[in-house]
Amino acid sequence: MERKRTAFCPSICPGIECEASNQVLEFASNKGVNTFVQRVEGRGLDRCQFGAGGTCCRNCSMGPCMMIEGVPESIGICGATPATTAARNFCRMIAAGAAAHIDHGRETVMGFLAAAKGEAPYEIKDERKLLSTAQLFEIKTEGRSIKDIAIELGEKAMAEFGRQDGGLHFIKRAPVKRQEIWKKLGILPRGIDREVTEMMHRTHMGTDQDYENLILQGSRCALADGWGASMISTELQDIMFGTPVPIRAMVNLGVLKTDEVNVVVHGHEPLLSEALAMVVDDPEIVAAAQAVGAKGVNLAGVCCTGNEVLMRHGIPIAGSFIQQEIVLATGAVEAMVVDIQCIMQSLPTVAKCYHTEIITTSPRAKITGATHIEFDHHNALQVAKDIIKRAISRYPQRGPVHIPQRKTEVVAGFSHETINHMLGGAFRASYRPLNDNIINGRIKGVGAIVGCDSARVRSGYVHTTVARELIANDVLVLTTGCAATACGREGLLTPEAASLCGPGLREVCEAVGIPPVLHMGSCVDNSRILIAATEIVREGGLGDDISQIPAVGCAPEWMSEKAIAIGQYFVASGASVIFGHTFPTTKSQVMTDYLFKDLLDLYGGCWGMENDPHDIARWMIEAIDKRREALGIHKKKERVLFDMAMRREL
Ligand code: NFS
Ligand code: SF4
Repeated sequence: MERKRTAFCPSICPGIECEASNQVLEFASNKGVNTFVQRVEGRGLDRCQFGAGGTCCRNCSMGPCMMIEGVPESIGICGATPATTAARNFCRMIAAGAAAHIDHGRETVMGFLAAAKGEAPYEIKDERKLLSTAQLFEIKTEGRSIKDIAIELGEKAMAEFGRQDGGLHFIKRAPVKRQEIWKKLGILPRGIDREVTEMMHRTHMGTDQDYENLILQGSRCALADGWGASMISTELQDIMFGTPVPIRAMVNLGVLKTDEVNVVVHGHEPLLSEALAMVVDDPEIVAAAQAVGAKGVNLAGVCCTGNEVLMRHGIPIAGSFIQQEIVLATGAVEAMVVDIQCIMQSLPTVAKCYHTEIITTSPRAKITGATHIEFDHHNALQVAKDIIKRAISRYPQRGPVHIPQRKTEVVAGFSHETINHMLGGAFRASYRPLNDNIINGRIKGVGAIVGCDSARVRSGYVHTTVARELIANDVLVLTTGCAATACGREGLLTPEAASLCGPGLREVCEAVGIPPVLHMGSCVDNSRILIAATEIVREGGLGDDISQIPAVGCAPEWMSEKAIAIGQYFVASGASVIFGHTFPTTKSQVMTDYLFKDLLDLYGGCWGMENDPHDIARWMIEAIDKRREALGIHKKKERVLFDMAMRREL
């Protein structure tokens, strides 16, 4: 199929499936601004196959040792085999990804504690969630003030990180059968930080040499992320900033304004972006903006910070990970404020071609060429105001802008509590109707599309093609992260997208008034999907463990190590997960077979990888069908292939 490409984008860089982005990329390249497109072209197609496939070890200075599986003498100088090496590399990705979420979680708890003590400008917005979470942490709530309960919850949540033994409180939320599996395998996380430390130790030269044993610790480390740090982040953020409810908002470059000061928040922790949202309409700020000839200040998001403020405030998203440089190349951004993770080092270089200031805010993440203004939740509002004032002062320097008119409406805000209410109705919030619709076959199953977009695939095309094919086959889609932004750009996050569904899912979506693709938030909010899966189990009729429910996940455009950590905690929780375009163990067949096949016996879920989005969708639908068969609720139906005609219909 011929797709339109920008002039400078030959076959090497697949580019992005977004007309608006391509316009701006062309504008940028004519101006001589380099973005990921030129960098991908510069690197070419050749990638080191040892590195890409996981069989290069550089864990000691006798190496690097590159290995070819099946060639007996092709092992490490220390004797390490390709399978062990691939396992060690894979596990280090889990540790790094988990560490990212863990540090995010820790920061959230620190902000939460400060808020509870009245030392930060946040409040306790969701008291109900505070009380239910306190219960899980065995905190006495009767006759106590909200403040006292919140402080104790903050302290107990913080203790989860440094705990050496005794297990994590949120683990008890998992289905009982799942907890028993973890216990039997010896992979119940003992404390959050401990599992990362042990993972790094075990992958150190000369420690754990058994790939199966390594992956067990990989699971334990990943579970400490999913059912530990990520869940703590989501729940405490909800308590502080409000649990999301359905909200209408806009997505894509067109959300930037020609006549306002544009401040873009990019990164992951919502603490600063919440503060920015609080002050953006402050009379003092508005007056300052008007004094330089702007109508006001327009806040927009990129990446998961964008998802956090979209979910809770309806603040628009200007772009996903792959669009971060494109957002700058509109020439319309006065300041891009970044904190941690998924921030391209190229941002200050791109910004230099415009009047834009890049502002780093976390002591853990500085970039040469950026301005550093350290954020501290104690003086959050002051920092937020200072940042916005700096942005305002740049507005008069703005040159020609190129803001494409393209923006798409989305409905976001589907926390698992919302799904409960929407599907169960106002009087009887429950997952019963969802389970019933799965059992009667109106809904075939649930498919999660999560994770990054990437410069190595036709960005956005893969996500949305998988999504379209799933909903056409009556699979309800849950989405988070940059995958959600991609689906949003293409109009899949609106109730109107129900017209693209199979008849069963369409009926359900139209009756309830929900989109067939539900935006559940940022990447730490994948913990919401764990809880949604658990609620489906608890509701009954679809088995007694996550490994039995007809649900499956994918990250078809993944790029970050966090995606590997997330995938592993889903697999270890009993959900099968498929990745697209590349997989980091493929040069060891032994290791890859272990992950793609053997894990199924251990966890009831396993990994997979396919290149083509149609193959990814097929894999997911087959996995769902297999589970339906095992449950005895399967009726055979022709798989609907998503074609061009259906595509044009949207
Ligand atoms: Ni998730 Fe979100 Fe996006 Fe990927 Fe990066 S922003 S935490 S890692 S690229 S989805
Ligand atoms: Fe080579 Fe072994 Fe050192 Fe790895 S740990 S670099 S395989 S000698």
